[in-house]
Amino acid sequence: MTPTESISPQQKQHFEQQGYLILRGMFSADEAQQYRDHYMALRAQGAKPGDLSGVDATSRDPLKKFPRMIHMHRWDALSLEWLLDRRIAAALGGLTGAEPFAVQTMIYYKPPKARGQALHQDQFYLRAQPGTCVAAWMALDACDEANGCLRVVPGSQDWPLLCTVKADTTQSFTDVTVPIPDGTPVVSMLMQPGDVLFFNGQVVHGSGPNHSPDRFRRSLIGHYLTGDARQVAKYYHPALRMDGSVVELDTSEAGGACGVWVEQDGTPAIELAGVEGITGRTE
Ligand SMILES: O=C(O)CCC(=O)C(=O)O
Repeated sequence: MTPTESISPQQKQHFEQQGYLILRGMFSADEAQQYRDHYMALRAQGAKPGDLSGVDATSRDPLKKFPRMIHMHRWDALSLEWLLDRRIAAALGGLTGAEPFAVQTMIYYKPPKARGQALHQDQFYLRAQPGTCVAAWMALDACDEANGCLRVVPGSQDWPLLCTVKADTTQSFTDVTVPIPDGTPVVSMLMQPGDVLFFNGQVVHGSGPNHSPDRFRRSLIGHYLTGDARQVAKYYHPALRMDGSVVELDTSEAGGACGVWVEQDGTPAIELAGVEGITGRTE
């Protein structure tokens, strides 16, 4: 199947007009289960390369027991396989018109009672130039408002990069957010395991806390650059073609890791430690 055959004209139009598209059942329920088991087993092993805050099984903050993992594809074969999966490659090619470059994996565990991530734009951090970045956000659990599903601002792909302001760190584990005009619709992405949400790097998105008493909201996330990109922030090097080979890109001066971990009282904490090659942070 060629990239253009995997995406219908209506789907492409939705992505271009709204800035996002959910492809339902892109991965099977069994595959989602396999990823859940895999990443729970990895987290249970303790600290991993790219962990920014370490694992603290005794903490009262659920996110310290289950911190997100970043750039797992650099040391974990299953993560690399997922990042370069031919279904994702075909969908991104169909949506953006060219094969993308892959730069990042992340797994969010978001256990019960965990904080969410305040509204932001991924391109603020990745700084893909020219073009933009695109996310593939795969639900590993059923995601709804109770367990802190992802929320997006439709149409915001046409907005500029917004200046950030301080976020409410009782609700968000990152300390910056982007202010949006009063009354702007923010739409909840209700998803089932194996559904994949694609969204443009300019799209304002985030998530609220997980209010559920007992449900995780795990998601596997890939970040890509549109195929015309020639630069990306240093943190995201090396960029990969979808066949796994390295593509040499220049370094964008601005950008950095996606958010800074903060304590619930807003005190900047440990997530800066261990960040490889973080330069030109704009936070
Ligand atoms: O999954 C979430 O709650 C936030 C993820 C996110 O913002 C991202 O992938 O850029």
